[in-house]
Amino acid sequence: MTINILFRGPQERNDCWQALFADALPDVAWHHWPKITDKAAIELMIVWKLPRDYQQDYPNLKAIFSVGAGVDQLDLATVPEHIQVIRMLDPGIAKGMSEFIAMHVLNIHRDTFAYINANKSATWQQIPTIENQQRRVGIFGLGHLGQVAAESLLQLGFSVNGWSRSAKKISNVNCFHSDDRLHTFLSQSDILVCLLPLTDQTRGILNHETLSQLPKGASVINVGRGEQLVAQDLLALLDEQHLEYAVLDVFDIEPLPEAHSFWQHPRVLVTPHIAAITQNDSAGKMLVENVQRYLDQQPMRGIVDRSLGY
Ligand code: NDP
Ligand code: OXD
Repeated sequence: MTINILFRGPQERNDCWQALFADALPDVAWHHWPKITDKAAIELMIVWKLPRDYQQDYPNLKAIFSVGAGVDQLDLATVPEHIQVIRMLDPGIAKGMSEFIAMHVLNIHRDTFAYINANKSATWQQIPTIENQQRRVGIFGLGHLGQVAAESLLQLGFSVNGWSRSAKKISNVNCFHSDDRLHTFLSQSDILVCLLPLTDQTRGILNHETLSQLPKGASVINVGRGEQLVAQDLLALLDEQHLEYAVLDVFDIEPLPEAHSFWQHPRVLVTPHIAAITQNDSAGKMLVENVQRYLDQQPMRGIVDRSLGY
């Protein structure tokens, strides 16, 4: 049975994924947006953002695959319930994310940012170090990516705390959940890493009330979504010296406007949403596997729970 898939994204990724599908699932008819004549034939769509009017234009759509791990950009509230939404569980994203987090936890732990600032005034000053196990890293979000990041931090010898919506048991990770444990989690996190999905519950979660519960001198790494962070609250806590550093990869407006104070702040590092990039080859294989499951009428991997929004 032929199945029609529409991909919306760059040519290079299209060519890679089209070839993988042609090899593994020759019955798939692959289309690269916007070159599509019979829109009614499209059953599966692979996108970062949905095309305008997709509901009218693609009346037989059964599932939407996000090319990224996040799905907030799809505006789930507007997607009809009968269309499944699938997030990307790419091992390449997990590897990139755990590398980015380990790199910046180490940068903060070993005072790289302070030395970069000291270089500017040719200041030779050694900063005392502490043992890795004395540094407590708190991961906000112990999902697919949070757990891989926790593993790499444990291998580096850090103490790892984690926070999730539901209860978890993860070897060597101090797992917290439920609002009455939030203060304990935050007060024991010297470096807070945000890896939460953007939902109504997590929008603005990095605010004055939560960030001020981190120990004095704590740092923040935000790789979740920009709308989870209240920028003015973070800046105030940095300027009051309650917080030391912030590494920010995601912003409510991207690209981050040139005039934004984050760019010039001596204790903020801005990166342009590159913590973890979908890797064409590994992600393409995941898509092939999931489409095979769809064809076999098996549950696909990464189905979004519409009631939770992630
Ligand atoms: P998952 O869905 O696998 O994990 C999400 C985690 O967050 C789960 O542990 C979940 O808890 C927890 N969570 C959700 N809501 C709450 C809440 N209200 N309170 C406490 N915990 C909560 O997602 P991934 O790990 O795959 O990805 C996480 C996010 O990372 C993505 O949604 C995206 O925004 C971001 N991302 C950023 C990238 C970048 O380059 N900067 C790249 C890729 C992803 P539970 O386990 O109990 O359900
Ligand atoms: C993702 C992202 O969600 O790139 O994969 O942020």
